[in-house]
Amino acid sequence: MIEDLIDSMEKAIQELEQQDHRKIALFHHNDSDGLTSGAILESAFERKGFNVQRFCLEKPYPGVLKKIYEQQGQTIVFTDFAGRIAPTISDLNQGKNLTLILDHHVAEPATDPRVHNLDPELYGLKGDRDITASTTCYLFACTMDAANRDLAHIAAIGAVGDGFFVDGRLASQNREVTLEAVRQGKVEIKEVNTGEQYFLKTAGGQINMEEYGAYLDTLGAAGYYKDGPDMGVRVCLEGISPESDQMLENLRQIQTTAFDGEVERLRKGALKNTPNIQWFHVENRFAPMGVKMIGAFCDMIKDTKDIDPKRYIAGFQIIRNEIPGFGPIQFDEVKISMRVSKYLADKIRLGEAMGLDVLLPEATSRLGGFSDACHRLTAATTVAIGKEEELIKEMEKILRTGF
Ligand SMILES: [Mn+2]
Repeated sequence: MIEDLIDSMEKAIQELEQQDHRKIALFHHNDSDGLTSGAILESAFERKGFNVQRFCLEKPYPGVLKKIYEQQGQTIVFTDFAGRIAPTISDLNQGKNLTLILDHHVAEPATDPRVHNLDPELYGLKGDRDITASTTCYLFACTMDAANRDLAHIAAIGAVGDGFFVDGRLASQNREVTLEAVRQGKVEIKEVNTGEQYFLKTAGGQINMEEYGAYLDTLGAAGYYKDGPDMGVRVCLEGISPESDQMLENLRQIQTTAFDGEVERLRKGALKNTPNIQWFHVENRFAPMGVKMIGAFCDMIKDTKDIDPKRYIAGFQIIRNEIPGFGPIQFDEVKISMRVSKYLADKIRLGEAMGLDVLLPEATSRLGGFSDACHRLTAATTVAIGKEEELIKEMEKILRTGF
């Protein structure tokens, strides 16, 4: 339970304090929960005199992990991802570096004693109900120093941004951290007939925290290769500014132009059809936006008239051979995002059609690709550039014959 999690955090902090240097490499996710997590940890570590190098990742790709673990004697922190791959990280680390994982996704225990998997899922909490990465980071920060309680509202933004509500209300630890921010006079909760709405009190007036979360999501995803995550972390720590508003406006325009252009292309015949799948490739046309955008684009078109409701939707986007701030890295991979129409979603729920959580990871693994977050109705994986058509064929094979 939570007490055991705090105990484990204390042990990890002790080990952190025993390191013979005060340097930390911090890797965080690029959505609102990941950005708030990054902001909380950066602040908490810097207050303790650590020199923090912060990197934002869309995913903890194997190639990136491999490069990170070429080092030794370092302190490495992951937040809002990596909980499930703690065994892989343990294998890469082999006692070389102190590693802390502050995630809230489904988790596996670490197998290297120097890898501390502080994912609350391992302590009986539910990451999709009780506690976000931001709240996990907040608990960690407060365990390090109670003075970090002033970061509660940042954790609350992440909690609202990740959108896990029970009867329209935040639950458990997410709720507690938000109530703490209310006590500090930084957040206000309003009762509405669907549950609660959360507002951040700022000098410029109250801001609905769902909108605040969406603001951060756009900076982190559409702005991924254009300093959006750095701006996002700044917005978490210092609030919205004219510069952040300007960046957001630019990014929204880039997204609209790119998405409209792609819809045009699909209408002009760029959508390819196989018996059960309709697919397309945006190559590099979504640059400088990150690969989260291929999923956002599939979401946008999935119930429009351009799409056959009976076929699965698949979109490909090339992953840039670069992690901002981390340097060039040779991925040579594409991301595939898949979605389904309302019609097909109902079929999947009834068990009359194969879920994407089965179809896509199976086909991907046959081609040696990387599967991370696959759910029944939304899924994404990566494969080597050039294997796109083969992946579609493999999925058709699975649909035809089962597996
Ligand atoms: Mn999260």
